[in-house]
Amino acid sequence: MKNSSDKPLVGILMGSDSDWPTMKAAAEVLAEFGIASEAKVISAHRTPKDLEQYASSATGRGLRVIIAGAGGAAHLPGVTAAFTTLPVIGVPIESKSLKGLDSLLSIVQMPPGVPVATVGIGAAKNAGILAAQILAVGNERLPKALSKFKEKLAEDSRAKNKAIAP
Ligand code: RP5
Repeated sequence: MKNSSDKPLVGILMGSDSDWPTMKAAAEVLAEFGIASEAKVISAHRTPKDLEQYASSATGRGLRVIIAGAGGAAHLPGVTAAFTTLPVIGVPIESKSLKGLDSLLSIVQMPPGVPVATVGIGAAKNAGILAAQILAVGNERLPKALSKFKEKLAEDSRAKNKAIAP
């Protein structure tokens, strides 16, 4: 969803640049849907004041959804959600020591009143698609683009029958 000035509608946050190889899938799928996004490294632990500034000013700057990916003691999505009323989608990054189970549980177990919509470990593409679906509410173009995307998924799935045909 490009607006006239191409101002980003989705903010993609990550705790470190080491998260980018995972998180770039969100930016890529948003671009496929024609949705402008911005990506930033901001850490809940290393740069907490920057996070407060970013999240509390997000609505005023025109963002409509925030995707936040972090690994380990992954507080970034939850703290972001504390500072904004925008929907926040959390992406658990696969960690070396615990394979992302630590990230998943840190992100998904939010206390009542401060939700974070959590996708699977490493599932940044799904976070981007979910952001597009949120933006599609009340939008004319995006529901059609999302339907087309689902039709392609179905075609690809049916085509798999050919590969296993005896
Ligand atoms: C988290 O710590 C980041 O989200 C990242 O997944 C993890 C490791 O960070 P680096 O040591 O690579 O900077 O805050």
